[in-house]
Amino acid sequence: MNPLAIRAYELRQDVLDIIVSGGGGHIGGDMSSMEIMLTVYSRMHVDPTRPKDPDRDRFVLSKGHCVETLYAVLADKGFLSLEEVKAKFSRFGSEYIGHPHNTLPGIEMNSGSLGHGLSVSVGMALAGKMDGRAYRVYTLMGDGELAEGSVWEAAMAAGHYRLDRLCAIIDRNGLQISGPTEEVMAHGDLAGRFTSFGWHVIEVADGNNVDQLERALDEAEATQGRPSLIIAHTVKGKGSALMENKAEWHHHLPTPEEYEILRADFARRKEELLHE
Ligand SMILES: Cc1ncc(C[n+]2csc(CCOP(=O)(O)OP(=O)(O)O)c2C)c(N)n1
Ligand SMILES: [Mg+2]
Repeated sequence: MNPLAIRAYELRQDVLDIIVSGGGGHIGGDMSSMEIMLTVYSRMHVDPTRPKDPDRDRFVLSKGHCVETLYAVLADKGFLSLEEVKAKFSRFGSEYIGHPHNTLPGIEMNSGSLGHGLSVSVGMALAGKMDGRAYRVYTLMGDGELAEGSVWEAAMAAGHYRLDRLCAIIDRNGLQISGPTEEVMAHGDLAGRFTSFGWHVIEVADGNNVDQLERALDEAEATQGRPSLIIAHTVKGKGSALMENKAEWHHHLPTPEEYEILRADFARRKEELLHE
C-alpha cells in the first residue's frame, strides 16, 4: 500500500479539525484535492528551512478556497505548525485566513479570487526558463474556476512559450459552488481545448488514487517542449458518503453529530487501506 494513500486519510482528519476550529471552510473541495496536493508535495523539491530558495519548486493553489488542505499538507511537510493553524485559522487579524496568504512560509501566492493562479504560474515558469533555473511549477485549479476567461489567456501563453516545467492540474470533481459544472458553465471538450493551445494532456481516471496521480506526474515531468495538464477526475467531499458529490458541502461547518460520522468514516477508510 502506498503510504500516501493512508496519510491522505490522516490529513483529512486534520482538515476537519482546522475547519471546526475556525468555524467553517470549503470542505468539499478540500477533500477532492487531498490526494492531489499530497502527491504533488511528495515529489516537490522544497525545504521548509529555506522557503524562499530561488531553485525551489513552486505550488500555486489557484482554487484558493481549499486552503485548509494546503495548511494540512504544509504542516505535514514542516512549513507550518498544525497546532498554530488550528489556533489561528479564520480568527480576526490572523494570517491564517480562509484563503492562501503569502506571508506564511511555503505559500507562493495570495489566491482566492479564482482565475489568477495559472497566469502567475506562467510568469513563474517563464522567469525560471529565462534565468536558466530547473525548478518546476505546479498549479491546482478547480473545474468551476475554468469559467474565468483569464485561465484561457494563460493557457495560450503557456503553450506559446513552451513552458515544459509548468504542470497544471484540474480538480475535475464536476461540481462548483452552486451545482454541476456542466449546468453552470459547460466545458465541452476540455482536453481538446488545452491540446489546441499546445499542452500535453493527461487524464487521471481516479484523481483520489495516489498511484494514478504519481504515474501522471511522472509523465508530465518527462514531457519536453510543452506544458502539461493533468485532468484528475475526483469526488467532491471524498472520504465520507455524508458529503460525497453533494454541492451543499462546498462550504460547511459540520455539526457535532456530522463531525463524529466524518471522523469515523476517515478512520474506517484508513483501516481498510492498511489491510489492502
Ligand atoms: C473570481 C471569483 N468568483 C467567484 C468566487 C466564489 N467562489 C468560491 S469557490 C467557487 C466555486 C469554485 O468551484 P471549483 O473551481 O469547481 O472548486 P471546487 O469544486 O474544487 O471546490 C466560487 C464561484 C471566487 N472565489 N472568485
Ligand atoms: Mg469543482
